[in-house]
Amino acid sequence: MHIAVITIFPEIFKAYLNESIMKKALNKEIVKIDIHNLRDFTSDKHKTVDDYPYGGGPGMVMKPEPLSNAIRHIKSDGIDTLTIMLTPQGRLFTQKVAEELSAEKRRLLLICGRYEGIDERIRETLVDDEISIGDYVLTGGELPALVIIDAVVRLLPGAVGDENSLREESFSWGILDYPHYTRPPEWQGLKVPEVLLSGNHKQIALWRRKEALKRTLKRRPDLIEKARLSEEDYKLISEIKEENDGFHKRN
Ligand code: 4GN
Repeated sequence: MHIAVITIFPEIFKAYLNESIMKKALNKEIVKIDIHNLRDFTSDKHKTVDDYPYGGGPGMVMKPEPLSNAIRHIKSDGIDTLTIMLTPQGRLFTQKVAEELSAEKRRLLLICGRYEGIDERIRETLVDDEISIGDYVLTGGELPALVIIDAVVRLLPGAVGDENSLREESFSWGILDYPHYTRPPEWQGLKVPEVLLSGNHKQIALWRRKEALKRTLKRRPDLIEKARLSEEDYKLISEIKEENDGFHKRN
């Protein structure tokens, strides 16, 4: 996969991408990431990337010229490119969108805005898609771009150590993850659930599935409605509901 980024803060990307899974994926050439500094595409001596908004109001707007120069420069190699802008006005980024982007054949070009926004004419003419990582406002598109890069790269074959850890991941089923435990078997009086020490893989899988459903019902019932659930899942949900009813009656 090939990703390009336009930002006025390239160092933010270098810091994060030089650690852990991202660094390994880059070294293994699973992904290639080119970070472009928007200021390199300015033509005045102050390297100006912003200007006052027409119509007045607070803050500054990103000038069209440097952005268009940067986008055209990147695209000048002729590689088919999907240009995405990070903005609270975009479509919501979910695991499904991460999966969709990880299967993308085109190079991804992520545009990180700053200030109050970018000139609307850039969005109209050069941006293919707009993505938001959630309903909140940040000072720039850099963190959203890194969130997207991280979520997409870890889905690429070979990026994460164990291939199965991705396929079994509960979020890819649309529900929350089950609880995890490691040594010691008892810590500060708290025991690891017996079943996890039993070596009974069938029972362990069932327990985990039930705990995942339990958490999802309690914390994110909205996900249950959309999730792809099996016959067995519905049986587990009935069990959970019966256990809860019993609990309320007894207490
Ligand atoms: C994206 C960008 C939040 C998101 C951003 C998000 C920078 N904040 N929710 N801030 O994905 C106007 C132009 C604000 C750039 C943008």
